[in-house]
Amino acid sequence: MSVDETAEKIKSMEIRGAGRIARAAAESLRDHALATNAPTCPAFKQKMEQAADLLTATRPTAVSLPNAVHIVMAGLGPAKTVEEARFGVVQSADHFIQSSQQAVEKIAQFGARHIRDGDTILTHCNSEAALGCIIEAHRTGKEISVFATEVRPRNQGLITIRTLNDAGIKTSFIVDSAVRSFIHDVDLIIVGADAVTVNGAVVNKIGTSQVAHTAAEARVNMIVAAETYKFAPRTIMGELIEIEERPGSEVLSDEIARTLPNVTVRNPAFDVTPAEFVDLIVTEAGAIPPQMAYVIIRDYLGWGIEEFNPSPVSGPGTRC
Ligand code: RI2
Repeated sequence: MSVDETAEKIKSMEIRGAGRIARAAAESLRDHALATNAPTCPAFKQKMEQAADLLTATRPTAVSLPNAVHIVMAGLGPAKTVEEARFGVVQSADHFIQSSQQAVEKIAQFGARHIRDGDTILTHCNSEAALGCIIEAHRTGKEISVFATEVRPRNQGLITIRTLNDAGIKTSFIVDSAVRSFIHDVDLIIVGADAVTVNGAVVNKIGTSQVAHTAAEARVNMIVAAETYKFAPRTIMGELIEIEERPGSEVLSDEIARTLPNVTVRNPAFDVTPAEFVDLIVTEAGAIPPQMAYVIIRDYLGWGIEEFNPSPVSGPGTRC
């Protein structure tokens, strides 16, 4: 798939989910490197950077996207020829895709250990990392059931209930506003993440913070399943996560909106759950309290800090 096509599919959410977006971007950069010809190494690098910028600009919140692009582009390394640079990108993209898939599998194993036999779990939106934990618990013989929310306005809950149904897991499908009505039937909340900031706040699908508040009030634990590449390095330097606001037409048809000139539809796609509402973040490197987010950023994504003082001759992706 071309970079333009991938970018369009990410924007329109045909490709969605923070992990899938990251792998799609890596795949697209790899294909672009294989298809791109340039007379010189700097010219090749420039074409790759244009593609990287286009992909990164598609959705602003899921930090897995710029992280994946950064990791893949680091494959350009100190290459002296176009062939070397191409090989570097292909290698780092393949490595990222493979390790992302392995991360989701590991998270499933670690997360499943937090689910007890007989538990009822509530999940919000459609997260492959969160669902992986639930399905793994079921696979290992635990008798569990799930509450899955609808997830207005894009209805990602429909994807979730299909997956749970196919896995043979008993599931109750509820509207987003019914979470509080059922919270006392729930033993554990498991959700995914689009970004985790240095102070352990979790950015995830709109409504997650309401679920978290409700869970805290009812003393129900909440765990977040998130690969290390969903942690946001630049938040160390004070950069804020941008919350994507999508078109109002996703919530209210243009036809109806036209009849309501005094009404503006607001449609933020994500919200922020503070660290104190999250009991654990399960990563492929193990489960951590959210307050340890800094350690993940430092140990797995340490390059974020350098980027604020980029050196012209060093640092990933800066040489060719
Ligand atoms: P995985 C999704 O965003 C949801 O917010 C979900 O919780 C998160 O990405 C993580 O998903 P969207 O693309 O990477 O639906 O765990 O806006 O699949």
